Amino acid sequence: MSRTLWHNARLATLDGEGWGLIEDGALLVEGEHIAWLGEAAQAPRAEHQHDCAGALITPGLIDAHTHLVYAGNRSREFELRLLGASYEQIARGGGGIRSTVAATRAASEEELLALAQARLDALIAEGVTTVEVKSGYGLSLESERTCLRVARRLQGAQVQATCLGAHALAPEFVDRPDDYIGAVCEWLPLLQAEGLVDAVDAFCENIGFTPVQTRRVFEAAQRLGLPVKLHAEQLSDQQGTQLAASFGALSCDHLEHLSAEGVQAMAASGTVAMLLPGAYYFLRETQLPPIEQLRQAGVPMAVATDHNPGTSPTLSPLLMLNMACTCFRLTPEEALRGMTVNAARALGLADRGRLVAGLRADFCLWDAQHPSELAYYFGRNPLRQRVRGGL
Ligand code: DI6
Ligand code: FE
Repeated sequence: MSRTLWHNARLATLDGEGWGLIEDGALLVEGEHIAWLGEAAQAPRAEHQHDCAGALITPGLIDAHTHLVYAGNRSREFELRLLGASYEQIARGGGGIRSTVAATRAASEEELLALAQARLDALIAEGVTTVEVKSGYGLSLESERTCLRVARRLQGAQVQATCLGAHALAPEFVDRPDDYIGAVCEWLPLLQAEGLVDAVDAFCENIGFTPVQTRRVFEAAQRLGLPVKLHAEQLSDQQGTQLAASFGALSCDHLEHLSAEGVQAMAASGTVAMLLPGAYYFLRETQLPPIEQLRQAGVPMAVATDHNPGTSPTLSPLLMLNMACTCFRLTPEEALRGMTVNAARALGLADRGRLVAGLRADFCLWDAQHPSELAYYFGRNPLRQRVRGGL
């Protein structure tokens, strides 16, 4: 197996407490994995050398919550919101998610793939090596299958596919949400049998699904051995977090209206708090997630783009690091952990997220002196090179 020594670099390993900085560092890659890392003076011999010219090396970024597969956009809805309509009002009026569902159903698989690939390419250009991609704009078996297949066909990053059939009520099921949930529960084994599903998500909200309906989706996932996660307490406190925690959820996401009980439930179940500053910002939300309580309770916090056409049309993970700090007051270290170590945990992937011997060689070379600069700048992309699986 070929061995390459990446030297003349500063490493931010994010292993253990703090940044895990190694000043004059080097990293040995063997095949797809990190074989060794440490001070350059101690580096083992390798047949290939790569001079990093003083770059900062961090783990590759992991965007653990995105809705990349859809057609159309909602710029008109953005305008309506600025003129005074609320996100909920637009959703109840048949706009919102439902309008993206109509555009997505009208698009071909190849069109959806081209759109999603272009979005993923933008994430990759800022250092993303692993991404989670949700369905949820199809809302029929055929269309959800197409969206998940598109997720599987994306190139350039490892993709974890999540079935979010319970995102909104499909137009065929108006006034019959329980029947729709029954349908979603029947789709799951079919989609899983086709190898299209890594996890199951739902939107538990007064404009989404109730905790009772969400539970049915989780029970269906559990029967299939699929991990669950939840869009929880984004617009109101539905206590979806406690429900998700009782199913050992990988993550609960958004959490602006999370209660103290919800925080404790997450701490007990080891569920990751997925913070989505893009949606907070774009909805001009003022209710902050209870960051200090999460921190005190030791709940791991992750940060993601939540890229979607309605509430977070951003394609900049670096901007999300900055907003996690400015909007949510995470420290730059917490923000970067949120898109590396804790994002890996939120996806149940133990083989990445830090620079440690034995883990995957997914890392980024940045034009930066110190890792805090990744959260400090906004609108600047200091990525020099991205390495995925050693290449
Ligand atoms: N919460 C969100 O912020 C996105 N989905 C969800 O459940 C928004 C999706 C959209 O408006 O298209
Ligand atoms: Fe989302």
